[in-house]
Amino acid sequence: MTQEMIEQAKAVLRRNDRGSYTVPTHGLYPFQWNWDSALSALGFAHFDEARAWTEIETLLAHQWEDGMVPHIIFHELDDGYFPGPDVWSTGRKVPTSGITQPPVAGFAARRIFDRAEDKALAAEKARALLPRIHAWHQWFFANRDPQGTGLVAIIHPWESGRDNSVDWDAAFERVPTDGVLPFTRRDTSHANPAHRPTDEQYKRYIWLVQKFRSLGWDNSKLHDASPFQIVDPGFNAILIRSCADLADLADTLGETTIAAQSRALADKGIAAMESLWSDAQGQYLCHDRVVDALVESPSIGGILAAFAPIPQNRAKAISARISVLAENCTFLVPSHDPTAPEFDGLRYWRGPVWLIVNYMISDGLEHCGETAMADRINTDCLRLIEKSGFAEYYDPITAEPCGGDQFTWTAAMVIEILK
Ligand code: 9WN
Repeated sequence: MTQEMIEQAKAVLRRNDRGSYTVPTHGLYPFQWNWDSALSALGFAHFDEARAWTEIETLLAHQWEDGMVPHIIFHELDDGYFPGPDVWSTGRKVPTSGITQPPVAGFAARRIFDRAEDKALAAEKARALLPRIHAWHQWFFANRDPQGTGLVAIIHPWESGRDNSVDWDAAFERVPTDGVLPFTRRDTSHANPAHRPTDEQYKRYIWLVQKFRSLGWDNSKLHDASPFQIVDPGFNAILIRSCADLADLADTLGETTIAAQSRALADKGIAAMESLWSDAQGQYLCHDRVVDALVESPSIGGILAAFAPIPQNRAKAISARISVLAENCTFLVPSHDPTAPEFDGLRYWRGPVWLIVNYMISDGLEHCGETAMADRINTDCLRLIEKSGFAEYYDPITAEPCGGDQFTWTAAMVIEILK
């Protein structure tokens, strides 16, 4: 059974492999996505280390001069996705979007390096990637933390990777829709519209894109100009973890300056994460920077925080919080509290389970000694695959497969869990 599942997962990766990058799935997402690639590389690394390194190299090859690594790279034209390169209009030779995504590449590079059988290849590849990933991390703190708080803000929901989370609802009220040019969505012709964001949300997504485009994609202006500035604990945990992992990798490779700078960023971030903790909710919460208030939304963002090296007592509390969530669902970890009124088990990031997020939570809990919960989460991932295949996401109560199918990073996580 295990071997059969691994072979099926490999077949998904091969199917979506476009040579030097993978698409998340056929049809719905025909380009390279940032955090999809970094996490998918982990799957490749188990059977083709060179291919795994190539995935991350291709991503970093499209880094902007200011250090940002874009969230989509439009390698080949395909009008099956909206918004395409013409809407972003970032002026790049190989077109890219103009925003970023969770910086999980630092974590992935270190993990692939640590496990590598081909040590020479790993050292060569990691040495070349190190300064690029570090530049991206520095870009975050320079451009998305102008006050030097130690935590960065996202300025578009797509940056979080949790596009329609309940976390953004209140802040999204401040994003207008006037002046949005007419558009036709493509996602709803590939996937069930009931599993996707609403038209109203899409208008706001596009308003922000048009706003940033009108500012020439100049990152020194975008943060302050955005009516949407959210400090997401999950996003920051990924950044902090990647900084900490990059520090260790840099140490191993004798790159002492990068090591010291990365460690300082990680340490400052971990200390600042305390400002997002809520005793009442038993988890971390988002901070809305525009109104300077915590967002009382019990989503998975505050649980994904366990991916960072947070204090032991916080990890324990998060583990307890997941136990409470488990009382109201069949498969861990729902992306929103099933008892909250906004919960929707089918709609994208408002309830469904995502294997990549499960993987990161489980990995973080394991590090903190919360091994029973870490194992339970991994077991639930495999139960979902057995029942419903390699879907994009799943209803946490019925296991109904949602969104796209034959999904690359879902398959990569299965290989990670089983190998
Ligand atoms: C927008 C590719 C991406 C993931 C995101 C997920 C979804 C895109 C979309 O698909 O977002 O970036 O069009 O819905 O929310 O996490 O990286 O798999």
